[in-house]
Amino acid sequence: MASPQGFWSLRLLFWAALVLVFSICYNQFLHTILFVTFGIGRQIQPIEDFPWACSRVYHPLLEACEDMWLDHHDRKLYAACTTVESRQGWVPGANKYNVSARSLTDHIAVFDIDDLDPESGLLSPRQLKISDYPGSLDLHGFDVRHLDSTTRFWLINHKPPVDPATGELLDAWTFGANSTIEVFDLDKATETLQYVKTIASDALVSPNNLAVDADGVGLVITNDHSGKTGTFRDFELLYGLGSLAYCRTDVGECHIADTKGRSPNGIARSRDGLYYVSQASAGLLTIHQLQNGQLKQVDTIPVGYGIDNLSFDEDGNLIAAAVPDAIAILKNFEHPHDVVAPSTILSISPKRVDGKWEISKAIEDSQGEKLPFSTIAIHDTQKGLMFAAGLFAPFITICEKQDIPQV
Ligand SMILES: *[C@@H]1O[C@H](CO)[C@@H](O)[C@H](O)[C@H]1NC(C)=O
Ligand SMILES: *[C@@H]1O[C@H](CO)[C@@H](O)[C@H](O)[C@H]1NC(C)=O
Ligand SMILES: CC(=O)N[C@H]1CO[C@H](CO)[C@@H](O)[C@@H]1O
Repeated sequence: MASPQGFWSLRLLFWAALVLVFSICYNQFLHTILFVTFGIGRQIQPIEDFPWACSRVYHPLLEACEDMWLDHHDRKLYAACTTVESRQGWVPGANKYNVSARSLTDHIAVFDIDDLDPESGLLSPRQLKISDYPGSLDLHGFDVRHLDSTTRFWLINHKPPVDPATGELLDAWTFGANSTIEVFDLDKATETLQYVKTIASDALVSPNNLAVDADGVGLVITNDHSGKTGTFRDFELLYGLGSLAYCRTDVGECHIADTKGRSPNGIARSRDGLYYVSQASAGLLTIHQLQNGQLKQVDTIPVGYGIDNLSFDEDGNLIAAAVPDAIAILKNFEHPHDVVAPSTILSISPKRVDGKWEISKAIEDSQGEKLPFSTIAIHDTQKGLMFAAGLFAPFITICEKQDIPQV
């Protein structure tokens, strides 16, 4: 039998070990949770500090737009939108699986960015028509590429799961979404998306966003979770799992090409062919090179913010919709019409300058006055415009760069 002293020294050892484990965890894990995911202790600035004039645009076609794409040449902005109520029920990536809450109004909206008047907030979006597509569309991320003869859209589609034998709906809380990639070609004259094909694969676990390869055939997809459903899926944002998948449009096949995800979310391909992936729960971007169908990680950019979706502007800067305060987002999700979480739009130089990444705040909105809680930001360098939209936002925001007054 252990003596009382022996007992106490054992307890001491136990506590010392616990403290040690805790401090290691604190450094590698809790620090990330407290400072990256929840944003405790970060200074969030008001929008007046930034040289942009922003206004909100409310239009029924521009609600709950998760992702956008700017056609720099034709100067048109495309957005994947639905209704706020629909997003509150059905966002498989955010563990919302209420199939019957879907509005079935998911669409791609388009407007001409030279036709708008940021002062009055007036613009006239149109809805792209859909031709020959047999199923339903539940949109999320998308990407577009000008090919020789067409402009091709790849849309992530989170369809409700269906029993292939009977055609009956399956329980989505159990089976999760049947997420696929729908390929469409745009007929610009009639603004119609002509259905081409569906890519379905087990590697599309929980697709969030995608980027098209230089050949216009390969696709890199972020899986923001490691599974479709599950009790602990909600907590994955804390420790971060997920993967990258690679698909071929021609043969319609996909495989997992990187398994070390930390909640991979936004993805963008740079001009020199590298893939920039936001690892949302780790507060960093990873840079990958495609090698023999695998996505080899070649560098990382520590950003210190949970980053959502990414886009490149024409100067080659990476524009990132960042999350300065994750707690506020939860409130925003529950009350999207009343509460707007703070939002930060970062600009990141695509190359190291003197060995360091240059990261700057383009716009920040501590009070949620003008910006939505942004899941995507797009920068038009020609006219100095910034567009921001959010998965749960009933509006989009257009900002115009102001000349900095000469003193
Ligand atoms: C699902 O959505 C429908 C329609 O909005 C609603 O009536 C129902 O209560 C929701 N179910 C759950 C379990 O939240
Ligand atoms: C998922 O979608 C694919 C492509 O439309 C279809 O073939 C398959 O049966 C669907 N599976 C489920 C479980 O819904
Ligand atoms: C397209 C894309 O990356 N969408 C993500 C943007 O951010 C929201 C909020 O974190 C995610 O849920 C989306 O999946």
